[in-house]
Amino acid sequence: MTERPTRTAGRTRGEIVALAALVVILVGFPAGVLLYQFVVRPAVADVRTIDLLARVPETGGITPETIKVAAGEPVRLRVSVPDVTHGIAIGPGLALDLGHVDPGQVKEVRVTFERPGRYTVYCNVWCSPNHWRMRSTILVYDPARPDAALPSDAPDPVIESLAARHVDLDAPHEAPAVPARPFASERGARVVDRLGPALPADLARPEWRRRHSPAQAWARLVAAGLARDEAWDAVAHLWVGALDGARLEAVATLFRKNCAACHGESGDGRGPGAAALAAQGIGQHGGAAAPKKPAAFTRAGSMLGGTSELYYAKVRRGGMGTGMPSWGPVLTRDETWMLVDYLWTLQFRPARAPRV
Ligand code: HEC
Ligand SMILES: [Cu+2]
Repeated sequence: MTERPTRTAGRTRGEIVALAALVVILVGFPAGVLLYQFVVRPAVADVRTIDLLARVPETGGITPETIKVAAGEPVRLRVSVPDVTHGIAIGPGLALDLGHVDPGQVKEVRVTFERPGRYTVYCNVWCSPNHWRMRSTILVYDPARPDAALPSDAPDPVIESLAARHVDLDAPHEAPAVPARPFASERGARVVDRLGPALPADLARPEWRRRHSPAQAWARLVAAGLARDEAWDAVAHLWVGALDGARLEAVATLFRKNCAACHGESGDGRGPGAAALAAQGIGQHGGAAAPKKPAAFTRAGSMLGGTSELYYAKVRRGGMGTGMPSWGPVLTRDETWMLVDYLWTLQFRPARAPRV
């Protein structure tokens, strides 16, 4: 009779010890890690703070112009804005957008650049006629090989291939034929279905379509016996019918923030920046016969004569003194292709009938 309670008490003590150990492991350890991560480490290892001043380009743009950071080094970027509202973002591929920064405001973000490369701090709010010149470069080097070439500086194979084929990115590319009525890509889907294996094999290949213009595809279909209108509908379907709606949704925001200022929300080339460029005479020098206004992606003549790879290259490289910024330092290659897809939707699924 006296043994039993003792045994019970012994087991209880043992259980308490085990439980306590379990609590230490399950709660204490993570709590310790969190305490270190968020309280001890920030207080002890004060991260390097990099101060950026963002002003309209007329008074200096974003300074300093170049910043060097080691990959893996946590830094605090502190942006202050003295003049007008700017939108500060960092790319490519970082999804770092600080949003609007108003005059007098200071915004900061802690970031660790994991991979070496060339990154760009840029403004995505139309703040002045030279707005898009607001850029500053962050060079992220590999601390183990500080002098190694940056992977992001490797040449773009698409642009190289265009150069090798002597394609002039700046040459006019009017389509020899344009549709006589608005596109109907749903009808185009039925035309393509009906054709089945009679659809010229090239047209079914995405790589072919990237290198050829809708006008070239249309000529193939007409040569294969399709009526002119039907052929355009089929082309519309081939170019935009299979695009992923969710991806387009995401890229619409990129377009609105970075491109609409000049090219207009609908892509008609009439954004507020277009007037500013014209007022400054940008793109009208060099004796060019016609001043280069921001392209109208809703205009059938020029749009249907161009190719995806041409637009891709133009977006990444920019214009030659035309006011079309170079987006290579800001956008990933994937984002650029998505933007090009988006441009095609402005042509083939316009809010209103295409202008010829
Ligand atoms: C500051 C004004 C401005 C902004 C912002 C701008 N563009 Fe442009 N863009 C132009 C001008 C001007 C042209 C025509 C001159 C040229 O082709 O170089 C042009 C031409 C183009 C062309 C070539 C069209 C053709 O028919 O050959 C494409 C494609 C294009 N822009 C896409 C974009 C995209 C995508 C963005 C946003 C990421 C963008 N642009 C932002 C001014 C701008
Ligand atoms: Cu700006």
